[in-house]
Amino acid sequence: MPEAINLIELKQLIQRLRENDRRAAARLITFIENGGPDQAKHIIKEIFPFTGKAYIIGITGPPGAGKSTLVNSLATHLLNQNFKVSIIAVDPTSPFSGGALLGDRIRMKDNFQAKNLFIRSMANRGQLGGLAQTTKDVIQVLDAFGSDYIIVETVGVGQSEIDIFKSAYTTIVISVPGMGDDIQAIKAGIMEITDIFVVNKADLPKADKTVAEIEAMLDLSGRIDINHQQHCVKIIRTEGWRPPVIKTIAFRGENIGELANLIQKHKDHVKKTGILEQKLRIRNRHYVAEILKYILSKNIEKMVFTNPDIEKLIEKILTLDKNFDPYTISEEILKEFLVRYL
Ligand SMILES: Nc1nc2c(ncn2[C@@H]2O[C@H](COP(=O)(O)OP(=O)(O)OP(=O)(O)O)[C@@H](O)[C@H]2O)c(=O)[nH]1
Ligand SMILES: [Mg+2]
Repeated sequence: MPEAINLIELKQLIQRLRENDRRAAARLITFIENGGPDQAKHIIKEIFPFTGKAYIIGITGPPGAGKSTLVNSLATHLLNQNFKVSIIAVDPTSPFSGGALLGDRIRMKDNFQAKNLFIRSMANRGQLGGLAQTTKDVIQVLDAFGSDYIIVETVGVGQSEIDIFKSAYTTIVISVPGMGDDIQAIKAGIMEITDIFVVNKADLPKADKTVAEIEAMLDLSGRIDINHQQHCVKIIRTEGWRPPVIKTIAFRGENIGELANLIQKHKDHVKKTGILEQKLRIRNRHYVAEILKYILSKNIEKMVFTNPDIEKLIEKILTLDKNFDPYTISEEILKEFLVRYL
């Protein structure tokens, strides 16, 4: 059973969170990771008034593309500008103490002591509310912590990662030279919502070719967008922002300043045009839908197996009467009980 949090302890932790105590932030995140939405609920309700300040950057790309190295360089750049930066490295495949996560830590070591930097690795350990939901809650904690920027690193593989990526205000996809057809393999769902493309490892041959390939793909997707205007995310993309493609050499910090400028430019753009507000609306809808799904599914189990009236209704299925098929019975339950029960 996850360790329960009591309200007094919670209030103290939040007080410490507000006073820039990183251990308090880490502890609140652990509660969320271990306790799922049932505990996150108490935390989010308390910290919510302190959120809304952080700017969220999503970074994704194939394994080994240099995401962590680039995040490290970018974070250093932002820290030098006196911003407070939090990093969430989401690794759905590794166990908690897996090699990749450890590697992240070591490469981050230079910054690790900086008091304006907070780093957290998150692995998918069967979070109760799902990885995307947990990440959203963790973002709220780091927002209330006073982060100016929250950078979320994911490996672009699964649906939950695309969902995480969608929570970001500026989304960055990293590829590397010589990927060739692999670029096509970048998930279509990710391509469509990318704001900045980075070709990292530009010290290797054929970086320009990769840039050209991405540009060509953008020309194509621009045309596709026009045909699918009803898709809200695509409409956002077509409003006056052609995603720039930039080359970087992350392990030397080369062109990272330029990348930071592009992020700033995109940030100004989404704020000025109202796109950010629109993104927030969409994000909140997803957020609420996920919470509702969790509450409903949890209560449905409870209801179906413990409520005697519902049990009686379900028993009718056994009669094989045409009025009592499982679908009709489910609709009946929905009408008669669910609203009352919740
Ligand atoms: N040649 C070259 N190597 C780089 C560059 N940036 C990073 N690397 C190297 O690429 C390797 C992978 O870097 P990471 O930052 O761990 O890549 P990652 O995308 O975070 O990897 P995972 O999290 O395991 O998917 C490391 O050995 C880095 O030193 C670059 O600009 N050029
Ligand atoms: Mg990494």
